[in-house]
Amino acid sequence: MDISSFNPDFHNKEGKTFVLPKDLLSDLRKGSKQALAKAITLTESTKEDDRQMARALVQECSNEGKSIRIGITGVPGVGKSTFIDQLGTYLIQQKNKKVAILAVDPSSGRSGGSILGDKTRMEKLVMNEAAYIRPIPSRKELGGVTSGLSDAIVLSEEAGFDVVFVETVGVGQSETEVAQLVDIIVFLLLPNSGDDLQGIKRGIMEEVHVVAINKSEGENLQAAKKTKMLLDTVLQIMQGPVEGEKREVLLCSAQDGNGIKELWENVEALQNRIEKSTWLHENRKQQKVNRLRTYLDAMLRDSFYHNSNVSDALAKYTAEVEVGKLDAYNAALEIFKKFK
Ligand SMILES: Nc1nc2c(ncn2[C@@H]2O[C@H](COP(=O)(O)OP(=O)(O)OP(=O)(O)O)[C@@H](O)[C@H]2O)c(=O)[nH]1
Ligand SMILES: [Mg+2]
Repeated sequence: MDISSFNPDFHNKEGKTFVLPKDLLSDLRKGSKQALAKAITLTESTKEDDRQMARALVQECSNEGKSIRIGITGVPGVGKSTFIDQLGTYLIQQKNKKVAILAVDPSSGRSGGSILGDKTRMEKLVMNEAAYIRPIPSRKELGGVTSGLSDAIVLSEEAGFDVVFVETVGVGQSETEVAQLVDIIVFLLLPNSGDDLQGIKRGIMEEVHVVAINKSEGENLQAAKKTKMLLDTVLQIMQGPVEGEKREVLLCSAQDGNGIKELWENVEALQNRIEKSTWLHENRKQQKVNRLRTYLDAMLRDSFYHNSNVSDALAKYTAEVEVGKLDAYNAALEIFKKFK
């Protein structure tokens, strides 16, 4: 089915008609950034009609998986946006790539200003025709960050972007969710991270493909080299996400642009290897299966809590648990029986 043939109307399963923005799919395929923005906005809409249209649109995308998807993570202020600005500009100018940047915005929902922050810190890319920058709100509903982000990635690929960066703050839940969507994760650290190795979670070191110390310039360089030595010994004994891959800490300065090219060569070489071995393919397959489970979990939870038998029982048994008439486990069992 080609939904563009339904223009300007689109019928959903119930036979309801709603308007598909004219030429959206064909404009998207021509690489229009306006069309891409519009399409992503549709996936984020809270209106059911918009969502169905977005689903239909995403299903029509035939370029899924054509890009290299790179996650950039690290603590706030480590220089993720500046780094993407440099690397993205390099890729556009030297490698003739089109670059999409999806910045997971943990502050959205509140009146956070980091959207503006990210845009202004990608000064070069923001002016560049071959770059597309988009903040993605991190959502609590169905599928969390991953639902919106996975659609945005697929839509960017349909618009012909061959490198997709996902910027995510390396704290809490969102980085683990992002790991479920990208191929390669670059972990940025600060030059003095070596002072507090305990502060770096073991989990994240096991999940990332490339480790780099940013701001490695001027008077920071000494500290950066020391941190590299420490972390290199950690990486030697720690298995990364790809079996058999040796990881070595890189030094870079997103501000000066030093080490950016070398880092990309590292990423490109890794990409070649994981494409040749079956890792990339298997990883993407596994990610899709995981996403299916995430959706199912969310749907199950949703239908559970919206079940009227459940809400009645929940009220009743919560009161009993509160006064100690019933223990929590048996109360949960009773409530669950009402669901079945
Ligand atoms: N000295 C130096 N400063 C840098 C470098 N990279 C980034 N900065 C500065 O560090 C600050 C934070 O940079 P951002 O790129 O916004 O960092 P971020 O990790 O994206 O921050 P959040 O999005 O808030 O998590 C800015 O003032 C940058 O100019 C670098 O390589 N060297
Ligand atoms: Mg940033």
